[in-house]
Amino acid sequence: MPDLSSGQPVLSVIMIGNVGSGDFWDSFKHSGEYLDAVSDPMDRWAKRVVTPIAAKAGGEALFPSDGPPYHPFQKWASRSETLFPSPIGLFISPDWGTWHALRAAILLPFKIEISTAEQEMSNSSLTSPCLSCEGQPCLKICPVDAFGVDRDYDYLACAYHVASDAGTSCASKGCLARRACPVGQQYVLSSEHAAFHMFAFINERKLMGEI
Ligand code: B12
Ligand code: SF4
Ligand code: SF4
Repeated sequence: MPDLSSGQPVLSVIMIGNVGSGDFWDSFKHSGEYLDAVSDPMDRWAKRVVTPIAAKAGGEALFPSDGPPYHPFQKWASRSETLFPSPIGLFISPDWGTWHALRAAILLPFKIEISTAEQEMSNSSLTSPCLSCEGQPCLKICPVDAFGVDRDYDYLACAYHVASDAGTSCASKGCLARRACPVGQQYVLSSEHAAFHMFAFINERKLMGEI
């Protein structure tokens, strides 16, 4: 965890994110950032909304898109919620599956006493749903075999597929592998929300000249 820009050490971190689409997507859709058609609308929206909240609390905000190098948001989040790494790189909750996204972290120079995921886990001895998942469908459904247990996620094979005519299902409803997971099915992103992220993913690959 980096120090605050004043040099003060960080003693508490509040992780901010959303689970599924719901109210989060509705609020975002009505924001100026979504409607102004300029790039990175969700990142700009999160910065505008969270930065003043962090300052008012006497801290500073960091964002998952800051980088590279990127801050390890997934690891930070797994210390505040019961989350485990999954075979497809995303972190998974026993309650809502992989359907969370992280929007910001508020770093504070003072200590807040809250129960941590580690305490909750030792209380309830929760284990990763992936350990008891029959057949691990997330690893079998990707049309271009982008995931494997012993190799990195092949994001370029994924991007080529999603950008092609054959990739319409992934592009319009979201990653098939993520959707194949039986955990947290009630939190699957709405098609509109999923398509927004997939468009951003493909558009960035095109802008970077990767595909
Ligand atoms: C770089 C990045 C990517 C790169 C990954 C490049 C790679 N080599 O694998 C790309 C652009 C491909 C990517 C894509 C996606 N990503 Co991404 N990505 C990040 C980002 C900005 C940084 C990751 C990082 O370097 N961390 C720092 C290092 C130290 O930590 P690490 O644990 O070693 O990080 C590795 C993994 O995070 C992995 N990774 C990142 N994203 C993904 C997605 C998948 C499917 C896999 C297998 C691996 C993977 O790549 C990192 C480097 O090896 C994080 C935000 C953050 N700051 O963490 C989001 C993040 C990890 N991504 C996220 C998501 C949701 C996605 C997408 C599913 C978004 C979408 N389109 O819906 C897509 C996947 C495309 C698909 N098939 O659906 C979420 C994960 C939430 C969760 N439940 O765990 C994060 C936390 C962003 C957020 N705002 O919440 N991503
Ligand atoms: S399908 Fe099974 S192995 Fe894959 S992420 Fe979901 S619970 Fe884990
Ligand atoms: S979006 Fe489609 S092509 Fe990409 S990893 Fe998921 S299932 Fe595979």
